[in-house]
Amino acid sequence: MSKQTVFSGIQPTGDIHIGNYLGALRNWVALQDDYDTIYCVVDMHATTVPYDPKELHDNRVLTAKLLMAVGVDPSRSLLYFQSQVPQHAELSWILGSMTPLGALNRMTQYKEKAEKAGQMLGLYSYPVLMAADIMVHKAHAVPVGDDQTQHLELTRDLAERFNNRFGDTFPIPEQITPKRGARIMSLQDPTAKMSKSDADPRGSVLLLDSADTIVKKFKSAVTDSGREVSYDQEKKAGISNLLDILSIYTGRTVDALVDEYADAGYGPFKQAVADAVVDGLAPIRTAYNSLDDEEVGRIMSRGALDARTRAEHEMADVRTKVGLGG
Ligand code: ATP
Ligand code: LTN
Repeated sequence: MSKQTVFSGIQPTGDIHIGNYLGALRNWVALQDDYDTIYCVVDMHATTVPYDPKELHDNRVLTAKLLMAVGVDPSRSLLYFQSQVPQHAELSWILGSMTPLGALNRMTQYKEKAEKAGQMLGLYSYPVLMAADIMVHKAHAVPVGDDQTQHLELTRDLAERFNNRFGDTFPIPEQITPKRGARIMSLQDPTAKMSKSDADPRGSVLLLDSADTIVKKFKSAVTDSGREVSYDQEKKAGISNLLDILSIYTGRTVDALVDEYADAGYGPFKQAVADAVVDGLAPIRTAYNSLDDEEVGRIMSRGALDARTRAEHEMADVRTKVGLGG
């Protein structure tokens, strides 16, 4: 039986942080063993908020390199820049005619981002382009963090609408989120998710942060005024976030960690979290430093060529079905 297809995307909006890694990218890597995996640097999505063209251009290569450094392997996964495969935008247009405004009005990410970026059509229709990304490859599953749940629901709804109207075409894609780490919180505000676009750099631990910086960031992490290390996402959101991070990086259960650190004091506990993260990130930094920008560029161009061939095959079918065939 042929393998099922996995698709996911990440915006080249800046340095990748451990939230991106723990919520999504480590699944991208793990799924390469059993699925036909397609991963995309979604550069057109990054133009939906104010940006600097030179910065975007540089961030695309940075993001591609970081993806390879964490273990996305171009010999096993298709990896490319979204803008180099115009079929994404083409399908987005077709899906736009099937998207009720009510569905877009409910999107919390739009509401949050529009407050800063202004109410722009591109930002508003962002989830439709995301649905097109997934559907243009007829993907079955999408590894993402839990902030993408609403967008995935819209994608499933659009796939169903299309199938009902034009005949069975698209799989209804499943969301894949990790049991722990689906929503890593900011170190400075444990009620908000860690985010690339956070104005306070101390809120996020970046994959390429030095050991020193990582220790400083964890030491200054906002916790609560108590003394006991215990897991309670409401009353002890900061400590619970750190326990989640430590649990993933050490492979130990939260219960075992609480047993060990309950009375250790926040200082030594934070140091233990920082040490585990420093160890976990070291191989990523080494892999990143061994990558050559030009070689990465060539890999991305080859990826786009293959992705265009695949997407064009699917779009030929879609065009015929919707009455736009040749
Ligand atoms: P931005 O702030 O520019 O929106 P972001 O940090 O939210 O960026 P994205 O490029 O939008 O990052 O997301 C890439 C992947 O990382 C997505 O699958 C998203 O769900 C996941 N992700 C983002 N933030 C977190 C987080 N704090 N915890 C877990 N997963 C996350
Ligand atoms: N909206 C996502 C990025 C994204 C994506 C996708 C994820 C764009 N297209 C397709 C999965 C599949 C985000 O903001 N994290």
